[in-house]
Amino acid sequence: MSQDHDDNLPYTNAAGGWDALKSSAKHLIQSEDAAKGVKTLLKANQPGGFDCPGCAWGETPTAGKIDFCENGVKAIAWEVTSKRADAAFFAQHSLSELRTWSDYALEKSGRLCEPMWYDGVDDYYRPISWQQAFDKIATELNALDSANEALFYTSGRASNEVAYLYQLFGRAFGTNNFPDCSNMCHEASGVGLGQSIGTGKGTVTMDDFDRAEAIFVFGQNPGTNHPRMLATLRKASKRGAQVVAINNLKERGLQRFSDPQSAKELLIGSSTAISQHYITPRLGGDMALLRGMAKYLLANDSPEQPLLDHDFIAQHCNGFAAYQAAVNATGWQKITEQSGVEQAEIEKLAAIYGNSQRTIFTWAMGITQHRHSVATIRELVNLLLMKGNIGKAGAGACPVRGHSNVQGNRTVGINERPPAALLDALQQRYDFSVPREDGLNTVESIQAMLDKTATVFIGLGGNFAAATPDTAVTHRALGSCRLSSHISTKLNRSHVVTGQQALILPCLGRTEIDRQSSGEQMITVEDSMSMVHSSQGSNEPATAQLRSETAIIAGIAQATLGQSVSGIDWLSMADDYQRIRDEIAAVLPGFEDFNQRIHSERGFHLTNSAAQRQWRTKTSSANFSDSKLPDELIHERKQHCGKTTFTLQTLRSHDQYNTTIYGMNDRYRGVQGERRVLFMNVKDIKKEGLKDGDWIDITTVNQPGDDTLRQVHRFKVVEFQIPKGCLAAYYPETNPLVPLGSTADGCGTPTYKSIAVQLTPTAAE
Ligand SMILES: Nc1nc2c(c(=O)[nH]1)N[C@H]1C(S)=C(S)[C@@H](COP(=O)(O)OP(=O)(O)OC[C@H]3O[C@@H](n4cnc5c(=O)[nH]c(N)nc54)[C@H](O)[C@@H]3O)O[C@H]1N2
Ligand SMILES: Nc1nc2c(c(=O)[nH]1)N[C@H]1C(S)=C(S)[C@@H](COP(=O)(O)OP(=O)(O)OC[C@H]3O[C@@H](n4cnc5c(=O)[nH]c(N)nc54)[C@H](O)[C@@H]3O)O[C@H]1N2
Ligand SMILES: [Mo]
Repeated sequence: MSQDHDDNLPYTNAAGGWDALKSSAKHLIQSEDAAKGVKTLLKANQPGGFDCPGCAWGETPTAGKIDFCENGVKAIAWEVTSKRADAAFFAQHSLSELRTWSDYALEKSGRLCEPMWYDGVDDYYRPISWQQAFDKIATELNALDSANEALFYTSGRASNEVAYLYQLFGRAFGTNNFPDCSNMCHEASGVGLGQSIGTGKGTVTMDDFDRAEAIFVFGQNPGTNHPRMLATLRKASKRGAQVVAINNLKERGLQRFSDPQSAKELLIGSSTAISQHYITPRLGGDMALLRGMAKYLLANDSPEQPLLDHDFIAQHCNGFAAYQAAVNATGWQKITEQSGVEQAEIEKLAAIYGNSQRTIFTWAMGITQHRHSVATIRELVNLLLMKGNIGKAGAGACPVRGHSNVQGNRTVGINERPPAALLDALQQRYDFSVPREDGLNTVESIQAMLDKTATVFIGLGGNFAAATPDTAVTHRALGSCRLSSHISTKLNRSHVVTGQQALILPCLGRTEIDRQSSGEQMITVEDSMSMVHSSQGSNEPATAQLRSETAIIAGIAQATLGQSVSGIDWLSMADDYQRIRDEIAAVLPGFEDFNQRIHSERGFHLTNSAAQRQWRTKTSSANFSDSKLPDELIHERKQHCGKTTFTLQTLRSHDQYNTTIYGMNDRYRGVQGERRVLFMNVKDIKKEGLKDGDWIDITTVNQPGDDTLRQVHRFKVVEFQIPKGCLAAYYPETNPLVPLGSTADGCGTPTYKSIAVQLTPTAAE
C-alpha cells in the first residue's frame, strides 16, 4: 500500500492512487448528498449517461469501465450538493454584504433556485417570475440603438443545442458579439492551427495514443486538469512509448501515476513513471526550444539517416525553404537564453523526436497564454510537418481543450469572427439578414463596456467577472452596463459585480433530468478528439423552478424577437431539442443525420480535414511559418532601477475548477489550507533577501505610458522547483495583475502565463 506522507512536506507519492480516492470520498461527503453523488458518478461518461462536466478529454472506448476521475468527482459533487441559495438566502444577505465574500464562500452557498432580480436601488436580489425576467431583457435589448451594444458571452460547458440556439438568437437580433471563454483559453490554438493546416482543431483520436512512438506534453498539467489523460499516458508509457514532459514546473502527475481505477496498482502500491524525460524551460521559452529542435533535425538529416519526411514536405507543404532560412538565422545562444534549456538537452529531445516515426504533440495553457502563443503553436506544427506527423496513424496535433464542450460551442457558431461559410449557410437557411461584421472578443467586450459602446451583458454560464484580466478595470466595465444577466447553476462573483440592474437565471446542470413538453431531453457535446456524443442527466432537478439553458435562451429570444423572424419558432425548438439538431444538421457540414447518429453508443467523429491531409488554407497546402523568435521575453530584459523583474504565470490548483474553488489544498504541489502562495526558485528567494514562508506583495511592471497600479497583497513565498526568474501563483486571485491590453499577438488571449512583476515584502500590520 502507498506509504502515508506528511502533509507539510512536498508530495512524494505518485499522482492518483489512494490519495485520489480519499479526496474523492471527502468531496462526495462534503456535498452532503453522498448517495446521490455515487449513483450519479456511475453514469459519468457512460453511454446513456451524462458527459462529465470536468474536462474535454476523450472518453475511453472500453464500454462498461468506470470513466471518471478525482476531479470529475469534485465537479459532480459540486453540482449535486443539497445546499440552496434560495429566496430566503438573498433576503438575508444584501449585495453589499455578498461582495465582501470570497469566491469560495459565494459558490458554497449552494445551487441557485429561482430567477432573481436586482433593480439597482435597494441592495437586494428579489424573486421575479421567468416571464418578467425575459421581458426585462427584451426591453433592454430592444431599446438599444444598435444590436452591437449587446454582448452574448458563453462559457464552454454549454451544450451544442443551447449554443446553436444562442448564436442564432444573437445573429437574428443583429450582432456577432459572442465573446467566449475560448478567447481566454485555446484561441491561439485555433488561430495558429488554422493558418498552418486549415483547421482549428486537433488532428488525433484516442486510437492514435495507442500507436504513437512518442508523446510530447507541452505546458499542461494533466494530473490536475485532465486526470483521465494520465491513464492514457500511463498505457502508452507501459507499452514503451517515450513520453516527454515540457513544463515550467515539475508537476507530480507528469512524473509518476498510480491509477485509482487499477485495483492492482492500488493494492501493491505501485505506480508507473509517466514521462521518461522532463524539461523545465523558462516561461514562454517553448518556441525557442522547438526552434532548437528544428535546428538539430536540419543539421542531422542525411540521405542515409533521414530525420525529415521529404516526400511529405514536397507533396503537402508550402514555405519550407523560408522556414529553413529562419531556423538557420536563429543562433544557439538566443535559443538557449530564451528557452533556459541547454543545447545538449534540446538536442537530446530532438533526437527522440527525430527517431520516432509517429509522434503526438499535446498542449494546453502553458502554450496558449503568452504574447507569442500563435507563433509558438505554428512552431509546434512546423516540427510536426517536418516529419509528416499530421494525417498519419499514431501522430498529430492535440490541443487539449478545457471546458467539456468548448470545442462544440465553436463548431456550432459561438464565434465573434465567424467564418464566411457559417454566415452563408445561416443566410441560406433563415429569413433574416445575417450580420457580417466581426463582433467583439472577451477583452474587446470589456473595453466596449468601459467606452459605453456595449451596455447589455448576457452570460450563458461561466464567471466573466472573475475569469477575465485586470479585475478592477473589468468590474468597473461591468458596473457601467445597464443590465447584466447570468444563466448559472451557482452563485459567483459575476452575480455580485452587477450592472445598474441585474438578473440571475438559474439553470439545470448536466447531471439533472431535462423535461420539456415533448419529454425528457438529451443534449450533445464534442470532446477534444472531435467525438460528438450525447449526455443525459438522471437526477431530479435541484428545484422545480429551474429551467434548462435551452429553454431560457428560447424564452429570451421569444420575448425579444417573437415571431418577427419568420421560420424560427423559438419555443418549439426548446420543446424538443431534436428540432435544434435538425437545424444544426441543415446548416453545418458533418452533422448529416445528427438525430440518428447520436444514438450510436459512443457518438460519432467529426471528420478533420487536416487529418485527411486536405489543407483548407489559402495556399491549399500545409504552411510552414517562418516567424522570428520574440526579440525579448520578460526574463531577457535589461534590469533597470535595481529591482528584479520576474515573469509570473497564473495557474490552477488541484482543488479548483477555473474560478470555482472547491478547497484550499493543492495536494501534488504540497500546499495545504491556503491559496495566496507564490512559487519561487530557492536561489531567487535568497537573492531577494527572502525566506520560504515570508509574505510579499506582487506588483505588475507596466508598459511605458500605463500608470495604473496593479498589485495584490500578502502572498506567501513557497520554495519550488521552477526556473530562476519565473514565478507561479493561482488564478483568479492574481487576475488583478494582468493588464487588459496585454494580449497575444494575432488573437485576443490575455497573457495570463507571462506577467512582468516585482516583489516587495508585505509591510507589517
Ligand atoms: N480540475 C480541473 N480541471 C480542469 C480545469 C480546472 O480548473 N480544474 N480547467 C479546465 C480548463 S477551462 C482548461 S483550459 C484546462 C487547463 O489545463 P492546464 O493548461 O493544464 O491548466 P493550468 O493550471 O493553467 O496549467 C498550465 C500548465 O502549464 C505549465 N506552464 C505554464 N507556462 C508554461 C510555459 O511557458 N511553458 C511550459 N512548457 N509550461 C508552462 C504550468 O506549469 C502548468 O503545469 O483544464 C480544464 N480542466
Ligand atoms: N489568470 C488567469 N485567468 C484565466 C485563466 C488562467 O489560466 N489564468 N484561464 C482562462 C480559461 S482557460 C478559461 S476557460 C476561463 C474560464 O472562464 P469561465 O468559463 O467564464 O469561468 P468558470 O470558472 O469555468 O465558470 C464557473 C461558473 O459557471 C457556472 N456553471 C457551472 N456549471 C454550469 C452549467 O452547467 N450551466 C451554466 N449555465 N452555468 C454553469 C457556475 O455558476 C460557476 O460559478 O478563465 C480564464 N481565466
Ligand atoms: Mo479553458
